[in-house]
Parts: sequence; C-alpha cells; structure tokens
Amino acid sequence: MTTPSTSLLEPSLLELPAWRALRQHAKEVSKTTLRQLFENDPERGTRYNAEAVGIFLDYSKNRITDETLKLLLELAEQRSLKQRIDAMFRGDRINVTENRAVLHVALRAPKGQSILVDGEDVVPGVHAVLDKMSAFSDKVRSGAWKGHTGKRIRNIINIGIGGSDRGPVMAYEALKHYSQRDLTFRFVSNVDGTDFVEAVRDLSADETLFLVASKTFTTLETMTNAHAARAWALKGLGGDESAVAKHFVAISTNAKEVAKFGIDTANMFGFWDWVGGRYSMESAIGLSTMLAIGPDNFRALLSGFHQMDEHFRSAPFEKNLPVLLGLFTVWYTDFFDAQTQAVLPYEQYLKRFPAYLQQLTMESNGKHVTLDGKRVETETGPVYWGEPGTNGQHSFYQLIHQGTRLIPCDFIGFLKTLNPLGDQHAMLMANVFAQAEALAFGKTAEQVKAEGTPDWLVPHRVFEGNRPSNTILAERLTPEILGKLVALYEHSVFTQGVIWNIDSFDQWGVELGKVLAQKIIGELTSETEPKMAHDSSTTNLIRKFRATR
Ligand code: G6Q
Repeated sequence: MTTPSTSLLEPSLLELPAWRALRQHAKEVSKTTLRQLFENDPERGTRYNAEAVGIFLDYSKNRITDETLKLLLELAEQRSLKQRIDAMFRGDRINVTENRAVLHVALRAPKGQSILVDGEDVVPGVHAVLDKMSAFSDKVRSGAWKGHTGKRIRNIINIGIGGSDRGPVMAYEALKHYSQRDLTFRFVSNVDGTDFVEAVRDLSADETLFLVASKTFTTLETMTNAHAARAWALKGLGGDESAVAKHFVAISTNAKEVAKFGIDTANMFGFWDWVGGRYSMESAIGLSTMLAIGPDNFRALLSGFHQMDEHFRSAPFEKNLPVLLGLFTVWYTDFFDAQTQAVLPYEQYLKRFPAYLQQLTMESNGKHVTLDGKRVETETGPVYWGEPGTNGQHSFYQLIHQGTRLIPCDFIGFLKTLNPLGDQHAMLMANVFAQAEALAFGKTAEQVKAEGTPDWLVPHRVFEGNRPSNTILAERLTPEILGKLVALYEHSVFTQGVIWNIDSFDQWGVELGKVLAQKIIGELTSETEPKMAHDSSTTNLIRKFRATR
C-alpha cells in the first residue's frame, strides 16, 4: 500500500485561526447561561432552527452565540470540509489506512446517477443487486419460495455481527409498523450459544430461512453460528444436504467462501469493499429489512438516505443539518470537556437506534491518531448512548439534570404517532419539550424557595440548567424518514472526523482482542495442559476455566 499523500498532512488543529479563536471564545460563552442568552434574544428559539428534507432541527438550546456559529463554520472551512465531502462523493480513497473508497452514498444513488470507482460506474451494479433482492423478497413474502419440504417460509433469521447485525436489528425494530406480520424475524449475533439456541427454540426448520450476513464470510462469530444453524436445519430436515439451498442465503463480498460453506452462489447477494460494515444497512446487508417491509418501502428508505446525502453535499454549512450537528459535537467535546453524547428518541420503535449509533459513531471516531499517523492533539469521538424516552427519564436523567457532568442531548420526536391511543402521543411529546426546557433553564433557588421549600432542602431541589440539547423533529416515522435520520448521523460523524483529521472509516481497534481470542480458544479447549505465555492474571483465568472441564 502506498503511503498517504501529502494532502493528508493537515496543519495542526490547534494552530488554525478558527480553533484559537474558539478557545478564547469558549471562555466567554462559559460565563453566560442559556437563560441569559434567551433573555437577551427573544427570537432565539425561532432563529436557531434549520429544516431540510422533512427534518427540523432546533439548536437554540445549545451553549452557542452567533459568534460561536461563525467560528465553527470558519473551522469547517479551514479544515476543508467542503473538499473532503466532495472527495467522498467522488469515490476518492478517503479510507486511507485501508486504501478504500467510502461510498455508502452510492448504495442509495438513484438509477442514472453515475459514481466512479477506478473508472467504473458502480451505480448500475447497486441497482442490479437491489433488483435481485426485490425479486427474492417478493418470492419469500408471497410464499412462492418454498422450503425443502414444500412449506412456505415463516421465520427469517439473520446471522451476522457488528455492521452486519446492528443496522438490520435497528431497522427491523424501527420499521416494524410496516412489516409483514405473518413473518417472524430474529437476529443472531453473539458467539454465546445462548443467542442461537434461544432464537430457534420454538421454530421448525422446514419453515425457517437463514440469511448469513458477512462481508468477509470469515468472521468467527458469524461462521460459528452459521455452522450451528446448518447443523440445526439439517437435523430438522432429515439430514439431506440439498436442503441448504432452500434454507440458506448469503450476503457477502466473498463468493469463494460462500460456495465453500455450501450456499449456492445464485442465492448470494453481493456488495463491495467500498461499503464499510457500519455503513452497510442499506446494501444487501439490509435484506432482512427488505423481507420485513417489502421492496417498495425499502426503496423509500433509500430515497430518504439519498435526500439527506444531497442536502449534506450541497446545502450551505450554516443550514446543513449534519454539519451543524457535527460541529456542535466538536464544540462540546473539545471546549466543554463533554465526554458523552446522549441520543434520546421519543419513539418506541427507535429503541435500538442509540445502540446502532454507538457502533456508527464510536467505531468511526474512536481514534487517537490523525490520518498522517500523529497523535491527535484534542479529544475525539465522545461516548454515544441513550434509551427511548420516557423510560430514560425514570432512570439516568437524574444525572443529566443534576449531576456534575455536561451531557449534550439529542431529543428525537415525531409530530404524529403511528399508534394513536387517546392522548398518549401528546403526553409523550410534552415530555420531550419539558425535558429540553428543564435542562436548559433549570429552576433557581428563588423559585424553589417561593414554593415553600424549607431552606435545608433548597440546594437539593435546585436545577442549575444550562445543559444543552438539540431537538430533532419529523412528521412521522416512515422508512424514508429513517433513512434521513441515519444519514444525518452518518454525515455528522464524517464532519467530526474531518475536523479531527482522523480516519472515520477504519476500525483497527477491534483487531488485537480478536487475535488474542483465537490463541486463547486453543488454550481453553486443548486436551493437554497448554504452554502459555500470558501475564499472570490471564494465565490464572485460563486455568480457572480449564479446571471446570
Ligand atoms: C464495521 C466493522 C464490523 C463488521 C463486523 C462483521 O464497520 O467492519 O463491525 O461489520 O466485524 O464483519 P463481516 O460482515 O465481515 O462478518
């Protein structure tokens, strides 16, 4: 592999004029409060909004001023964000350490658009796979696809992990409302046998279809579970090897390994090395999603992604939703010492959205060296976490309101519910607005006293406020809106990565543990006492395990 070109040798972040100015400016902003900022500018709540492609962002409850915005936008300029966005969309190899293009945007490009990788237009190939997925989905959903014994498929189990699992799980839950309810969907990821055993315990093999989703088709967890599934299915189907063809399909870039496993490559749905795992839910990896919601809804999901892509690529930065979100994250991470970012969807169907974002954000921006291999000079990717509202309110919100840490929050809500039930949707949304208000403005000692609270109790009941949040609203959770929301965070992550000058598309950090585990598997299972060269703690733990065998 060639070494990175000199264009990656960005100037020191700390030396950029905008960064220096932001450092000074942050001191000023720290002295003021959201209460004061709102008092000084009665229009703030309507001024600090942006809306695009059906997503409304109220960012007024951030600890920012016009000057902050101006400087953050200058920072984006000085970090050449526009050029970097163009480079991604052009198919440049911006994943430097893996020497790959990063083209999840091509997965949702409409027919007729052209995106070149090494001189070849990849969009027709994307649509060929989509068409193949659609034809297959139609067959399974209609019952035309029969299992080995002639019965139709009722159960679909996706076997995959990481990027080949989290997106499908999240999308299935998010879009359950649109799913075909006479099909059962389950997702197996963990190498813990419990995951597989529980997933199949009440299913019968003759009605079950396995989707083995693995870009490389060599991942330990997935291949182990796929072999367990093969053994389970063959047992249930009388041991006839030819049954595999009717009950297993593969989603992979590795046709050779797929064939080796025994899956007919005619039943393989391909994708490409320019699709990163955590950016792959709308590729063939999304086959379970398409089976659940149908090809038309899946295309609506893709259209949502694409609309946000176009917005990110072309909107001026001051109105650009992903750019704004990304810059706010940099602002709190580097100038306010915020270590985490909460994502709080007030929508039960989005219950796995925070977990999905954890991989997207933390695997992408959990990096400590810059593109040119130097130690970063600032903090990078924060910890993302969250739970759907209102459940979180009755558990961890206490710390967000009255703890000692600053935790920027993204509230996500919908104006209309998919399941109207009395006034429950208004109750839900009242909580979104109330939480953001309480975090920003709090409750002063005077207000607490005025309620007749005894003096000794006052400090406990004071809310300092001044805790920042974004409120993200859309009309209703649809496949299209889900695509927009995911793309919003994808491009926010990219924006952050550009400011930090890190590779948001590699994941070397997951390697070391994998390699060590391979070695330890042998030591745990060997018949004879293995020769070990670990530290004394690891050796002791291995011995403890072996003693029970
Ligand atoms: C994501 C990572 C990682 C990957 C899994 C599964 O960006 O690359 O989470 O998706 O390790 O890999 P396979 O799809 O190759 O099994």
